[in-house]
Amino acid sequence: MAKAKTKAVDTRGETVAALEALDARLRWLSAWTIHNANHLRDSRDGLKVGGHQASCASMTAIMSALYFHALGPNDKVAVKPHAGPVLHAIHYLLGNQTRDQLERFRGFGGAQSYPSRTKDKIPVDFSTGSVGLGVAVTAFASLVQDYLIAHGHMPESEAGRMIALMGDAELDEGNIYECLIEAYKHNIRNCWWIVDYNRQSLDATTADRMFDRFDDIFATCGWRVLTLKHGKLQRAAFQRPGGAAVRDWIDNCPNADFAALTYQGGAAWRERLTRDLAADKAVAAFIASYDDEGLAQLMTNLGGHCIDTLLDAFEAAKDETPTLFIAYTVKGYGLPFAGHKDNHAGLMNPTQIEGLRASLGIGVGEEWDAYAGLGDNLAAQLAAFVAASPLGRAKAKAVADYVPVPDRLPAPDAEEQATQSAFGRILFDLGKTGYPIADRIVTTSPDVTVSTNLGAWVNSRGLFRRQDLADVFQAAKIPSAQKWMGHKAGQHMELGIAENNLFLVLAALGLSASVFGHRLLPIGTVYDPFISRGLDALNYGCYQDARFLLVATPSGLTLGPEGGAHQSTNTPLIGMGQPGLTYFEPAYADELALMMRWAFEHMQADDGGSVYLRLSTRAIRQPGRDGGDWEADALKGGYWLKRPTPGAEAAIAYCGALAPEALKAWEILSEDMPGLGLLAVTSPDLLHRGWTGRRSARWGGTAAPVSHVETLLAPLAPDAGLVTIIDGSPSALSWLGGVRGMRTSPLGTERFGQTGDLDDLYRAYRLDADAIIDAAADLFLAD
Ligand SMILES: Cc1ncc(C[n+]2csc(CCOP(=O)(O)OP(=O)(O)O)c2C)c(N)n1
Ligand SMILES: [Mg+2]
Repeated sequence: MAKAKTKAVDTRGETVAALEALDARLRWLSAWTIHNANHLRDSRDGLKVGGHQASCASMTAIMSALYFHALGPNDKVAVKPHAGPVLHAIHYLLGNQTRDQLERFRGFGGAQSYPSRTKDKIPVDFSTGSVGLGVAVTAFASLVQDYLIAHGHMPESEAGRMIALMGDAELDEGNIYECLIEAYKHNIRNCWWIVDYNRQSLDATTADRMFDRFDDIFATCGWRVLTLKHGKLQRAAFQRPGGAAVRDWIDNCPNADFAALTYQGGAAWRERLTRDLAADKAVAAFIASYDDEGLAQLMTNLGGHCIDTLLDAFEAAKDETPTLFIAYTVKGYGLPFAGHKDNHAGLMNPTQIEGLRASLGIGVGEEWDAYAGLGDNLAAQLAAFVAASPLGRAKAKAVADYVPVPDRLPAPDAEEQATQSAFGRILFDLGKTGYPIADRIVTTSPDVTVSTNLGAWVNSRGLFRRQDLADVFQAAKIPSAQKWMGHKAGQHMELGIAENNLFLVLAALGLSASVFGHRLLPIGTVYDPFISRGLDALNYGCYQDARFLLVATPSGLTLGPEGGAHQSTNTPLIGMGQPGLTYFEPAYADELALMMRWAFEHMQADDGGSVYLRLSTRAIRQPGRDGGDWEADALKGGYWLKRPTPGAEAAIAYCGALAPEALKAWEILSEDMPGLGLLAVTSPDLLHRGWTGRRSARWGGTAAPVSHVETLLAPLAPDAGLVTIIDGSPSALSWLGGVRGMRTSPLGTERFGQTGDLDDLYRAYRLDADAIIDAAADLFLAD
């Protein structure tokens, strides 16, 4: 019995020793990687390369204990952006990262400054960089994991933990609290957020008043909060006579004072503690029992630097309750600028890094050796420990399957319809087909499900809930068009009104294929103007190559009576400017059906991406079609609704719901301008990208085919005039004139909208047929 006990303690002792040694390796390698990039690598432009040695040193113990011990094979982690070099060092030790990549840290083609799923060569579960977003995405990833489990796509036994390693300043980001509320509503589980609580942000030390508030906030939202304030050394010392007073002093010490004293070191600690506490003889004796170095070591022995404390905390949180770990740390721990308030972007100078190297016993020239300075035995033991860690044994990632997309999605055939209602109908019809794709679609919306026409789909597919949720209205037989029953098989995630969460949920759902090995096809709906509310999260999702379909509706002044606060103007430019997102703006239902089909393919293609459809509530007369020869062009960004005659002197190019005005103007103008063309621009984004892509390919020396927009405009006379019109920023189309150097008169909205009916609004904002006719006249009369 006694023997077994000794053995267990030994194992724990060995584990702690190994993790402490790895903590030191990570601190060294991350510091050295940054040092190399700033001081040793050639600089051609004289720019500071940067990197965050202090932010890394702050969490090497946390990451050592997590990655080399606590992390399970199915766990996924979002790493605090400026601790990126520590993640690279971990994978260097695991054999997944090369020295070449580390030497090119922050250089072209090298390891990225902040962990990137798409650009880094190591496995990165979630990209980070914009603080706060990487944290929240883990909560929504745990919701996605629950969705996969509930739908039978993943066994419960394979559930991993979704983990965020975060800086304490990230707790200031509002998106954290929006996420907390949503996560609570959905009863998320298997989520850990580990705060590197160094009480420093970028500019300064953080406000003391928030000290104890986070516990309450998180506990209120159903989280377990584990505070790792004191390390083992401190906890033992506090038991000694005088120790309790020192503990109380630490607990009440303002952040700035603690940081400054940490920077100043042992003598300063002694002076201050003596001043504040030495009237008590026991405390005086306590202080005197340490030399300066020992005292500094004791005072900075915080929970987040103590492997023992970390292991205990991780062990205590093994059930599925979401857990916040507040791990007290020192920013720059173990480095010369530890605790200095300006250390965020601070870099050790060559003398200082030499000092660190020597203190670790690493020889000159051995700086990149993973286990240099440890001696052969210890080095071999440590390498074996790393290889045997759960991460070292992690299995290869599953590759998600392709979900077949039907050849056609039928368009609803009403004579008059709006793209928004057509969207709801197409999706509903797809749901009825029984095609496998219908089971992979997940819809989500921030409290605008009904008003964006997702209602019929939700009625047929149900809300997703881990626990059944009755529809009280339906049970009471109160008539309603909406049936809102929640259950495990439901395929709609209803969100609260916080749009930012929509984009983070789309990001998490859209990463399902690569993170969980099972593909989902997420569709999110939102009012078009409120895309701006979640813009950084949208960018964040696209940056890490999440795949989703964003349906934004209603849009533009065409919203009419809702007025200026709801009428989007600049969203076409967002659609054009956002990498990883292809923007379409259809006018007609059959165009929309094509685009939705295209989107389902594009969301699955290796070189694909996400798709944004800008839709409208305006019902317009649908065109009679002679066959489908327009379809391929519509998917490339535009087609001639009315072909110009060769050498035509003018054309009208329109986008989206203003088709009737363009058509009317075309009919009137055609009387005087025979051969006038009418160009339906279905995607300003694709047209523009094709155009610039061709130019850059030519400069790059590759022969690229003529771009679609050049082909479209080719029949027009070289000096033809172009009137462009869009219910949004006119610059989304005005560039068309630049393709062949044509005179252009761009129409669109550059001012805030207001309430009114469409006749009044289109007249006031120059979006009607008269405006097009005037603009055309202007073009030809001007010279
Ligand atoms: C959204 C956003 N705003 C600003 C920044 C710039 N920035 C980078 S780190 C940081 C503060 C870091 O403090 P903390 O999160 O406490 O991390 P620490 O370095 O102290 O560990 C700031 C403001 C950013 N990356 N993202
Ligand atoms: Mg901090």
